[in-house]
Amino acid sequence: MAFIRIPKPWHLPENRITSESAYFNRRRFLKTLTGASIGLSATALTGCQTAQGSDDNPLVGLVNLSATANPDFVEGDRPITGRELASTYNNFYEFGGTKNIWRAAQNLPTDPWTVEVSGLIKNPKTYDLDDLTRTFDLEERVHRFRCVEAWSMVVPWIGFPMRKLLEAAEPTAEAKFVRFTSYYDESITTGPGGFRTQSLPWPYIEGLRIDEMANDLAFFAVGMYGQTLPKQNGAPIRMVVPWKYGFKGGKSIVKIEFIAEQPATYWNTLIPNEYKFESNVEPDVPHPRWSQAQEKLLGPGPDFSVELVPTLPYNGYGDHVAQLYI
Ligand SMILES: Nc1nc2c(c(=O)[nH]1)N[C@H]1C(S)=C(S)[C@@H](COP(=O)(O)O)O[C@H]1N2
Ligand SMILES: [Mo]
Repeated sequence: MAFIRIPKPWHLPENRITSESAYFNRRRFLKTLTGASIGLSATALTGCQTAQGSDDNPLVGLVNLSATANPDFVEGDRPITGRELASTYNNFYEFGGTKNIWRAAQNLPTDPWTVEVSGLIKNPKTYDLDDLTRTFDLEERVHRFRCVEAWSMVVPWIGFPMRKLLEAAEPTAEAKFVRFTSYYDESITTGPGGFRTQSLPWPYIEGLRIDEMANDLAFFAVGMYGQTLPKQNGAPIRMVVPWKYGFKGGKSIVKIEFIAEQPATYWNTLIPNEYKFESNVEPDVPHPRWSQAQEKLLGPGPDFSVELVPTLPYNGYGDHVAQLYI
């Protein structure tokens, strides 16, 4: 593997060509160019080593989870991304418009937490987090994770297949789609800042077809790297949809609704020509503002290192999901 070390973290984040947040982030971007503001500070990167208290520890408050490793999804030819990097280089626009939101995300109240499962199903139910982890056996899976911005990671998630929850819900014949709603409270999730925040289509909504949700790859994560999810990664429960771009993986899910029509989603509402509902990883289909043929695989260490690798159709999961799209 030819990882290239990046001496300064700001060489990578908020890349002006490949930024989802460019839409509401132009002012910050100008500052980045002059070096006055960086997407991810050096402190965030070394937060673990320099922890002096909870404010300086991106892994604060996590507990160990036990889970069985799923032998079908273990580390492959791409090394697992450094944990510090995966928990300090984030997209979570409810808490800010840069990658450096992990401190702000600590304001997310995750206990108690409930997830409402409702809509066109026989068994509506509101789960609390204990219900979820007691009802559904936890497994560990290593998955490639590809952001539409063209960076990628490899993450060991802990959670359970969405299919298990779908089977428990028993959708009726009319149910064709599923809408996933993220936590939103405008006093806490204050958004990327600036006048546009209020006008953004909160809460963050994502959606899947019901047959996509039933695919073995669609996953609810309650943990990563052997412990519960850090808030910045979408605690206490988030979607992981490995064959789609990262934005399809809504964080901090509070509601799961089975519905008849395709739901409006956050990014598709905001910028319809750039972010389609389906959004499978497709190397041959460029984003209107950049190519998707290659990606910047973020390196295994705690610091930024990048290797340019080819982007794979369905993010390499064609054997599992290609039949959904013929
Ligand atoms: N609620 C919510 N979920 C979200 C986002 C967000 O801004 N809000 N960002 C998405 C995007 S664009 C990506 S790439 C991933 C990032 O996940 P990570 O920070 O754990 O790497 O979360 C996705 N889920
Ligand atoms: Mo993303």
